[in-house]
Order: sequence, then C-alpha cells, then structure tokens
Amino acid sequence: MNKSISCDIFCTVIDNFGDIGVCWRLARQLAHEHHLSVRLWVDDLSSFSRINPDIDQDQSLQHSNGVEIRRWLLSEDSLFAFVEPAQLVIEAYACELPKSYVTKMATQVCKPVWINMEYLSAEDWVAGCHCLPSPHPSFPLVKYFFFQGFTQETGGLLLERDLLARRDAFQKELHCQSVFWKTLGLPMRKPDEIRISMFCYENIFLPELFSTWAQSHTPVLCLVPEGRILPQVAVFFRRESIATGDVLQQGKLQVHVIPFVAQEKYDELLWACDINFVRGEDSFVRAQWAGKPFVWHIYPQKDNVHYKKLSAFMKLYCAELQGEATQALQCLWERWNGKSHRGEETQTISIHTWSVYFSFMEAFQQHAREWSMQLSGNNFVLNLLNFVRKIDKMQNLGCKSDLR
Ligand code: TRH
Repeated sequence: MNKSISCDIFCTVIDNFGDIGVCWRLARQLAHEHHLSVRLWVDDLSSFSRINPDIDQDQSLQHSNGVEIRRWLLSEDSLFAFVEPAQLVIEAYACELPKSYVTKMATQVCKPVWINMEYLSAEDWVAGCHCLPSPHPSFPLVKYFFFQGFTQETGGLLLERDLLARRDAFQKELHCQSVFWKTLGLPMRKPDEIRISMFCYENIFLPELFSTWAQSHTPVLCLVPEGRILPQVAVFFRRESIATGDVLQQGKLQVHVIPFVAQEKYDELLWACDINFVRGEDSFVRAQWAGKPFVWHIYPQKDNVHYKKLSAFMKLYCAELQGEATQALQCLWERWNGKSHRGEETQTISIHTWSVYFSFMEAFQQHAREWSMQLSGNNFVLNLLNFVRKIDKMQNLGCKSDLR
C-alpha cells in the first residue's frame, strides 16, 4: 500500500492509558511502515500527552511522528459532515463513530473498509469471532471485527518491524543500559541485585509483596512509575506522601519513584528490568516483547469476568513450561489478582509464594524469550492490511480502489 491510502482511527479513552496506547502504536506503525496517511481522532488529549509528550492538549489539529492528530469532540457530531471519510476506517474497541461520518461513508462510491479493532483476550471464543462481518442496519456498509490475539486464528499482536532487533541490541549492550539508567537518575545495577518494574492498579497484596522483598536475601530495586499506586507505597513506608524522585528503603527493598515516561522509553524500562509487573493490555503485550519474566495485573471487571481471561492466557502461556514452574507462576499471578489458587483459602503472597516463584527464574527467563519469538510470527498490522485488501476487493468490485 502507498502513501495515498487514507486511514482514520477513532479512539475514546475509557480510563487509563491502554486505549490510546494501543491506537497510538497502530497509527504510527501504519504511517511509518506502510506509508498510510493516518488521522487519529482522540477524545482525550490529556491522557495522550502522558504517553506522548509531543502532544499539545490545546491543539485540535497537530502532527506527531507522521500522524495527523485530531481532537474528537464527542458532542460535535455534526462537524463530521464536513470530514471526508478515509478509505480505511478503524474504530477502536467499539467506540461509536460519529453518525454524520457514517452517513458520509455510505455515500462514497468506493465504500471504506470499516474495522472494529477489539480488546485483546486469549479466550477460545475470539477465534470464532475474528473477521466476522456486522452489516449496518440501514446503510450499505459492513463493519468487520478484527481481534488481536495470541494464536494463528486471531489477528496477532502489534509489533514494530525492528522492535525485537532493537531490544536485542539494548539487552546485549551494557553501555545502552547504563545510559538508560542514568537518564532515570539510577545507578548501574549491582551484580547480586534484581530490578523490578512495578506498573499495576491499586492492589491489596502490594504491602505483602514489599515486605517479602524487604526480608529476602537478594536486594530488590523496585521502580514505581508515578501513578495511582503511590498512596499505597507511601503507606507502606509510613510516609504522608511520596513523589517522583523519592528513594525509599526497608530491609533489602529499595523503591525508586520514577517519572511516567514516553512510550518508547517505557519499552526500554521493560527491556532493562529482570521482572516486570504490568497491567491492562498494552504494557502486558510490551512485557511479552521484552522477553523478560512478567507478572500481569489484569484490568478488573464486574463479576470477576476478568478471571476467565487471566486463566485463558495462563493456559496458553504455560503450555510449554514444565509443571512445577507453571504451578509457581500461576500461584503468584492468581494471588496478585486476588483469585484463589486451586481453590485454596490462603490468599497471601507469602515469602514462600515468592521464593518458589523466584526459584524458577532461569526457566521463566528462557521461556519469556521463546514466547516472544513464537508470537512474533503473527503480526497484527500485516494481518490487518491483508484482510483490508481482501474485503476491499469483495465489496468494491465495481469501482477502482487504491486499497488493492
Ligand atoms: O493504563 P492501562 O490500565 O489501560 C487499560 C487497559 O488497556 C484496559 O484493557 C482498558 O480497558 C482500560 O485501560 C480502559 O494499562 P495498559 O493497557 O498497560 O496501558 C498503559 C500504557 O501506558 C501503555 O501504552 C504503556 C504506557 N506507559 C508509558 O507510556 N509510560 C510509562 O511510564 C508507563 C508506566 C506506561
């Protein structure tokens, strides 16, 4: 596909950073690697500016990394009557497109290919729904579901062409790591220390985990990005409040509160640490590309429906892991997510839970690298563009479309 192909991505930020995090990666990849003219419509530039400091919250139209960024005023639907629809239209996570925009899509001679990019899940049902059509009730338009996922029957995961090579170069080169740590104001690691990044939602097990680390034999340096768990961290260290730059120590545990960094730099943090605690969707995926052991705090949903998603992912992820290592991983992950492990009453993250997990570090490390290799064969953007060409051919037979 060439530069003349236009693409509109629509993103509403429900909460946190995952929705815009994923859309921003998708937009950049389509523009950089496939030369599409991408317009990204976002309703919350403030969240966007946290992961991309280029963003000026007061600008309704701006450019960053070759992508046109537009503020999407949800209440101003009629403004979209003056917007020419793109050839490829992607709505993220079933956010509702402006009605006047959809009306205009229907009037195009060559109908836009309309994709609903769905949330990531490892559950079996995803394979059955991936690529399903959803005809519009009144217009001659069809929207298609396109799912990210971990198996060949899904759309795969977002992965930039050069990401794994950049990761490998960074992880091999001590100099790159030392420069990275310096930019965060941190010393190079000591030989016996483990470095852990901690990005999670409020978690009642955090104090237990911290006490475990404080009492462990190995020094633990834990990096906490500025965010919603800081009050919990402050309580643990008996401080009224804490802020970026603070260093807190208890026993063998040293916590550094670091700034919330731009997305590219967050990748480097994941590459540089020994274990990454991640959450939601996007940091969870990036931790997998880091090829390092990770612990997932899944986005909590009503009626604990997220537990099914957690189990589905663990089943896939642990399929090639040896039995005892699987047990140790599942025990820690389930407890971290407040789910009882194998129906046991114990809900704590004890020193035992951690030390059993930690005893499998070598196996987890090797597995994490193999897993990232295994996933890298299923590239979301390549799959998406192949699918778009196919749909365009089918729905726009009678007109000359640039999409093919
Ligand atoms: O912020 P999240 O909790 O987002 C969640 C999930 O996406 C969830 O599925 C969705 O339903 C909910 O939002 C509304 O976690 P996630 O997905 O990991 O997104 C965090 C983003 O922030 C990711 O793109 C990485 C980025 N990030 C930085 O850019 N810099 C940082 O310092 C950190 C810690 C994160």
